[in-house]
Amino acid sequence: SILAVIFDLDGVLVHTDQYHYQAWKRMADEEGIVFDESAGDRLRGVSRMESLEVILEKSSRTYTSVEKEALAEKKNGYYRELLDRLTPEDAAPGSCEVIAACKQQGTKVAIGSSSRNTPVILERLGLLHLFEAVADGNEIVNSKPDPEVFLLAAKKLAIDPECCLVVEDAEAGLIAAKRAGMKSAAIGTVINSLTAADYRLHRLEELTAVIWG
Ligand code: B16
Ligand code: MG
Repeated sequence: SILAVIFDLDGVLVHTDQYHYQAWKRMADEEGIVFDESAGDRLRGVSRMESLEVILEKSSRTYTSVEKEALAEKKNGYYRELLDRLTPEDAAPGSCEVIAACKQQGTKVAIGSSSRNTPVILERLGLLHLFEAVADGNEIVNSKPDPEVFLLAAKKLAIDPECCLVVEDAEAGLIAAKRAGMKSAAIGTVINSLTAADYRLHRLEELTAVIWG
């Protein structure tokens, strides 16, 4: 049975996936690197430096690690400018209701995100206090598709991985959930992915039916 739900953050509880895209696009344009929507989907759930590597695949020149750090830093600055605009209104539709329903049923809720900006985002959305555990990019060595962030969330909750359900918008995240031995629910464009998710959600509100039938 499902005792805990581990929510991915970007692309699930808040549409900061668009902000990531815009910030990378701004950086890529400045560098004269081609960057389009299809590359955008490959950035979901993977770390900042790994995202940069995906973008640099389209570059004609090579970058030193010092230059790469600077580009990632620049992108993060652009991204933080966009995050400054976040308010509680920006929580994805249904997210507050779904979290409240879980809590009412005694199902624990946690965050499992690759983002180092997780604390800032949860604070701005006014959601931080709702989670029993937050595991994010600041605390892990390997990001999704490695299961580390989800296993850390389960450990913080003191719940066995097989009793956790992960909600994800990324291919990398679904793979990570599987490797962690957890159940998964896919939402967003990833519902059409070939990776087996246990459930596919068109809207976050459908989650309660998945958990309590
Ligand atoms: P940051 P998630 C991920 O968050 C994003 O999906 C991914 O696009 C981003 O590169 C990664 O966080 C790192 O974010 O630059 O803020 O540390 O989907 O795992 O919540
Ligand atoms: Mg995500």
